Amino acid sequence: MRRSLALLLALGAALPLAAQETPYVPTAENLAARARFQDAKLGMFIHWGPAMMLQDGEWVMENKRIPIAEYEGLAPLFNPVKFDADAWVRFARESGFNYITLITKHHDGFALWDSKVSDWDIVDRTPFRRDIVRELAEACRKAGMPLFLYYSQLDWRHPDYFPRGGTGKSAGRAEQGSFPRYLDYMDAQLTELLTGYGPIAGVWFDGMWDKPGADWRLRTTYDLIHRLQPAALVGSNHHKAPYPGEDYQMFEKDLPGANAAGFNTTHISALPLETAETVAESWGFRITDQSVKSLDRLVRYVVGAAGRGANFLLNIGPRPDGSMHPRHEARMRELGGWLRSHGEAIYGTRAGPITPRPWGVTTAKGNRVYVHVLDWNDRELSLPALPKGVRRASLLIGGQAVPVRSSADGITLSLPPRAAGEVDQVVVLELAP
Ligand code: FHN
Repeated sequence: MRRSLALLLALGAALPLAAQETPYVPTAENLAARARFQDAKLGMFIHWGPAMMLQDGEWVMENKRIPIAEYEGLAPLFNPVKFDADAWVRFARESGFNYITLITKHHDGFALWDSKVSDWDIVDRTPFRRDIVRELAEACRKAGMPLFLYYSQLDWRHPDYFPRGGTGKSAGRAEQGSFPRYLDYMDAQLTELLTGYGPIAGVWFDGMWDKPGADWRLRTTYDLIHRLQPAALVGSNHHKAPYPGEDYQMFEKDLPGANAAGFNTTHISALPLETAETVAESWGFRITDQSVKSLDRLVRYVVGAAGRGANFLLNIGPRPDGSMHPRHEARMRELGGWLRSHGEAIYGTRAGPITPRPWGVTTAKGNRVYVHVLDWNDRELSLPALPKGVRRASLLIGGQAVPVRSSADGITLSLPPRAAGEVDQVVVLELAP
């Protein structure tokens, strides 16, 4: 028995780390960071880079089949003189967001920091020559705003991103390359980001879906991140159930459990959750995208996410000069206004004791349950029994008492008439200690 254990250990030591399938045990710092992340609830996602010069979204290189040689011509024109990291952070804070997730490298491979393992970056290729990641990290540090870094594993420009996946086939690259070498490059870039820019709240991976069958050496990369910054959370938008080494699960354009977008998994893990959506239609700025989501829709998204225990990551795509489109900025600020009055029922909460229902959701914090009534026209709302008795029920806005009747099946609230235009009528239930 003892001999076979020794043999197993010796074998394990000989295997590369990624192949050992060691269980992932998050550190205490990591677990504390997960709780802070869940408390934060609202994040601002920022898609930006030289692709915005064409004002046609972040996929323009692929969608317009622009070869690398031509696409590289964008960088010398990228001079975002209105970029102001402090102003971005202030805007996020004033709009109710408690963390920022910045694109550091999207699928076009361009680095928004001064990468030493590539010159395809903001400092080496643009007249701007300023390290965007550094300036934003510094502004976030000053403001106490956690910063997550988006990193695209998919790369339309790197020669070693080979064999190709589903995209990036019209970039004009030679049909050869070494994927392990590409992964080394990726790990080197991540090392730069996690060692040169102060505390990073987490890494938001995207693009693995381009080559779902490839060996992405995930554990090697995830272990590297956890070693460099144990509190940094790792998440990946691979649209699958989380892999070992990930600290949170993310969804895109869908609430957890739904799959209207057509690519989300309906599996919901026990990890902290986040769902991302755009304030306009596109992630990166697109001049023909004149849409902006209504406040009603955004509020429902925030509330629906919180009621499922998930954070809401709302994207804005700044314009090529670094300024926000006024229509997008105004809507984000309106959401901030709603959060100033309703934030108590969102920030710091977890999913409430009643699972999502056709009328709405519940969130909970301490001995309070927040009943978010979104779609209910009757005065009487019956709820299943709660874990403890209700001591007091009142409206979050205005504090008016809400009569409660108990029965064998649960409780019934007599809702006061809704205020005109009120999207989310919140009843606060104080439970017995
Ligand atoms: O292809 C990207 C897309 O450009 C954007 O970054 C979104 C954000 O969730 N993720 C990918 C699509 O799944």
